[in-house]
Amino acid sequence: MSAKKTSVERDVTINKSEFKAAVIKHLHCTLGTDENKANNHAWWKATCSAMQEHVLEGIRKTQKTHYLNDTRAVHYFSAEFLMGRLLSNNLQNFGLFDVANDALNELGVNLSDVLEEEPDMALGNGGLGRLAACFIDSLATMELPAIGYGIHYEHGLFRQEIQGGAQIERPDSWRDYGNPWEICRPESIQEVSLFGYVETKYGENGRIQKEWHPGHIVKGIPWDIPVVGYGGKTVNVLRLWQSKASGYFNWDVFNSGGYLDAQAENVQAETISKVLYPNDETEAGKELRLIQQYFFCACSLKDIIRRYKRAHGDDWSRFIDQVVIQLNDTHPAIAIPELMRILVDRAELDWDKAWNICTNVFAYTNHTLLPEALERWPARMLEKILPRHLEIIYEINHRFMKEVDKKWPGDNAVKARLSIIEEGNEKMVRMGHLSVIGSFAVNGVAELHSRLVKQNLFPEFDALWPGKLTNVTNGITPRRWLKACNPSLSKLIDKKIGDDWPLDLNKLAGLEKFATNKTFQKQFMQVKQQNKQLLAEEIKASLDIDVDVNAIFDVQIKRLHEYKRQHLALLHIMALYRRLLENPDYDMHPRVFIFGAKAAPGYKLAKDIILAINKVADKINNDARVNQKLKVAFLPNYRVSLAEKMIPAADVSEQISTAGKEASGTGNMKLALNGAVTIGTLDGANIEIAEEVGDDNIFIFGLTVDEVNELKASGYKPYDYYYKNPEIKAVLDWLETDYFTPGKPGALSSIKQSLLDHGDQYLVLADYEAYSKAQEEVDKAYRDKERWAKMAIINTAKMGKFTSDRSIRDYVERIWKLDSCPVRKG
Ligand code: HBZ
Repeated sequence: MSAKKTSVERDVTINKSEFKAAVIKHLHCTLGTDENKANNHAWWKATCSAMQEHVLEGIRKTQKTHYLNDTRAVHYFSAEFLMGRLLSNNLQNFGLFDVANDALNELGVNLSDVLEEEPDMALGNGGLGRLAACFIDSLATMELPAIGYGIHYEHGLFRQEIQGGAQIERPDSWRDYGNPWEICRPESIQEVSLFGYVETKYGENGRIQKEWHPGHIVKGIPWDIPVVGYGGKTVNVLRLWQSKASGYFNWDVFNSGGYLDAQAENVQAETISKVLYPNDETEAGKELRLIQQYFFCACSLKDIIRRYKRAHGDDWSRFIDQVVIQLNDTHPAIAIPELMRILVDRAELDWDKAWNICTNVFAYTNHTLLPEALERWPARMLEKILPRHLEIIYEINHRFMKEVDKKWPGDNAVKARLSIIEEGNEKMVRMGHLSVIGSFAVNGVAELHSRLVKQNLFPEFDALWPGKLTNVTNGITPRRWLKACNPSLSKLIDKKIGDDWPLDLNKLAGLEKFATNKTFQKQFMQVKQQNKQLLAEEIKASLDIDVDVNAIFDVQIKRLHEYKRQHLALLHIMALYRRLLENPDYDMHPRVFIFGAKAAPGYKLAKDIILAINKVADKINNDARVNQKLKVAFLPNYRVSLAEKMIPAADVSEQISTAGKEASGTGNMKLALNGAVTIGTLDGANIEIAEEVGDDNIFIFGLTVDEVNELKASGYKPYDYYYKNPEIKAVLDWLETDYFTPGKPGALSSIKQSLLDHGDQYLVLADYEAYSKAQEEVDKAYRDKERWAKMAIINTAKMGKFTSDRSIRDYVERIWKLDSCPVRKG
């Protein structure tokens, strides 16, 4: 056996020649090609198929074990799962990465090139979707019975091209040439109803019966994506629903001669899972989006109930012992009235019994405080698409209002604030309120955020149900975000402290004692340098920009949003440019500012900021007066697989949101884990990162939440900063000229306008000076090689808290109450 011995007990042992034979078998028998003809894409598919044999065996054993043990399981409902690539991850988690590498090598094939063939599975926008992916990795690793439920989008998040500096959206086609991982499960197809009307009937003993006569029925086809735990023992699944026209429903139209109409209906039904909405942090209120949400919730609930009934028949009494459903934000909140409908209308349970089941099954995670991101659906839209659900929501609200009246008798103002229904020109259904009322636990995603959820978003709910609102700080999987993406650093860590840290990230603390050890510092920074070299090659290939690996690599990667303040970084870059032009000897260590960001297609200012970054980059990179010291690279099409290349190469991590706006952030954790030092505000999980690494190992700047509130309350005047600080004035005025956009003055002026005329909602100008000073501190610290190496090492050493295993442990112990269920051979 050439499978290396590690401290992680593994289930699959296969040696190099067996692996080779399996890959060749699949090249021949699955793909119908051979070693001489195969290109990298074929090698990729054959390698996936070789792995899939073990994966399927793992799924079978896991499901059998869970069934035999009749386990309680968590069902993670999320409209988004940002999985990225799976081959490298699955090889790592089965402990077969080195075996595969050697096997392919002997076949004259390079594993890294093969891995590059895999399209990202980008079924999510950003942090919320990636969090779901990290969580299901941890759940499988910790051998917990769990299933992810979501939507099988045909097109994931758009592919971003940059033309003339501007973002262009192109469709993402992740399964155009087939996806070797997904398993179709036609035996578990579900049907979902939409539209139509509700009939009220009077049953025996006077019981009012409601019957929904739907106008449309669509089919949900489940596709299972394997989720391989580290060690390869438990293999859970992510079940994604694809919509199809329900054949049964369309035959009538077809038979009556309406062949084309029948086809049109197919197209409509198939539209439901066609494309991921590319908006993060805004709600467009589109019908199709509500239908998407209901579609996957209804399919998933039916699936859960089918599985429950197989073991327990019609006895609902054990449902709450077996099932917990976590709602990833309010996108799946419609599952609450759907479960009520099933229990009351179908199972004929009385309301109170049904409500007791619901409120013991659901738990809800809030990911944002931004008002524009809080989901509200027009009552009229719900009435049209889901008429029975609207009735149920009114009934839930009616009973809830009585409870509110008991606590605050006669207080109509509090009722208006707490009601699920927002009255106004157009009646709206508040999905956040519905989620809090229908769940037994509600959590924010970092300490600060959870405090603000209690204090500002749902204060009366906290008073009504003390203890229901809580915190679970986010985390990231160290398997993908250190072990797999940064093999050089992982191996160095293995040598120093052993190789069991991927399962117990607190073990990284063992590195702290080497933080001042010269030899280790050198080794650590050498790894960083190698990773910077790799990224430099990527930048050269993608943008044709030469960057110096001795420069500071300053990285800001995240969705583009005003609150995340990429434009604060941009103003500072322009200021450095200006300082260098005014004084060629301006003393600064060479720096490369590296960005990755997608803007929502309809978010004009976000797109203007991308344009501005690219235009400023063009100018600086081609200006021989400054480009030895300053470079800017905007890498197009930021996605999980690109993050995996950027994060290991970062020296500085930019986490500069306006305090109180970034719920948590998770990129901050990934960068720090890989030895980047944060420059950041006291926002989201930055605060907890600062607590872990200590003030000497992070650059904190800017207004706190309280100061932000005070400044806004006292009347914030951005023009004051413009007139007071000549550098701010100069760079904002510069944006309006045609210096960066020759022949097109004003092409970038919307940014200046937003900061001055539109009130600078996110306090960019108020924080500018503090940011600029903090950047000078970064520069000074970096020049002291030993100091910097120590800071970088301590950042890696102190990230133990931010493993998603810890987040999952928090959920399991405090919310889900699950037991692990070890899967063993046989
Ligand atoms: O969720 C993010 C938060 O902004 C970030 O601070 C946090 O770390 C992360 C995980 O908790 N929120 C999102 O990523 N939100 C979305 O992507 C989103 C997607 C669709 C929507 C609304 C928001 O309709």
